[in-house]
Amino acid sequence: MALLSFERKYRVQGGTLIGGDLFDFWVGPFYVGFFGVTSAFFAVLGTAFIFYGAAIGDTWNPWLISIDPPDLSYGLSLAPMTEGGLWQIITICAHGAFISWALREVEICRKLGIGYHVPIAFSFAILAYSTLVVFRPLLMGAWGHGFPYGIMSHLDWVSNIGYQYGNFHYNPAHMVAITFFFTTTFALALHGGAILSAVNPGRGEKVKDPEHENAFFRDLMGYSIGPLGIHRLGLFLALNAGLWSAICIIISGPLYEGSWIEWWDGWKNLPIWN
Ligand code: UQ1
Repeated sequence: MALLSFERKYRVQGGTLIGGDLFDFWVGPFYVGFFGVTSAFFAVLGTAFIFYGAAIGDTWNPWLISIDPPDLSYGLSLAPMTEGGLWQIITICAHGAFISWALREVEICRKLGIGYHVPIAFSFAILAYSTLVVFRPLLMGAWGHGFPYGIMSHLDWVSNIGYQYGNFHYNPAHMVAITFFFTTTFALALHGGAILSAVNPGRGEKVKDPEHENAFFRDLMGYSIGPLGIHRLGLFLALNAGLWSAICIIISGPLYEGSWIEWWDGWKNLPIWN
């Protein structure tokens, strides 16, 4: 179907989750919807608070600007604006914007009659962020356990928290997460390469079909997962990368406070050895 007639067929009213046809329109190429309005609202507000925080801070060096969470002594209460309150408001705005964006994706899926795979995938990324700044701080009893919003400051936080638990690379869930990240890039490199090799041949060459892709992997390693299967595998690998990232940080503190290096010594204490 030509693009223009496709758009005439699918760029129609309906499928909204909220607001009926109130915001059910497009601005140029962009679908708006109720959640487009709330996305923009929270993004603009949150960004304005970040600039305000930078303005009352002591540097305009973009690497060093940092919006810090409240001191641990504030526990789970609201902190004054200059003492972490800004961080709390910005965290609320970030959630408002991210969740709105996911729901806007859902509305677009409903209009098109396609599955919710993309918003579900995006929700895993939101989950990983929420785990760091909401769920883990809640379980540990203080917003001060969230990470600071700054380029260098968040790197310092990652380093400090990592070594607070011995060495984070010894965290088994962290190992699983890294393995999924690496496997995701490996699969995408294979897949991107496979598709380009078949569908984007040199000038004058014929475009090849999925059977060429299957045959390549069967010749190479006796097995092809198939053109649909590779996308299921890709989604599975990528979602697991985000999921295990969330798991590896949520267990550090709320479930286990010691060193991840020593955690492996539990192996020696298994009752099977005596
Ligand atoms: C594959 O088997 C396949 O099916 C034809 C693809 O689709 C084009 C791919 O992109 C890749 C990478 C594979 C190979 C992957 C596995 C897990 C055997």
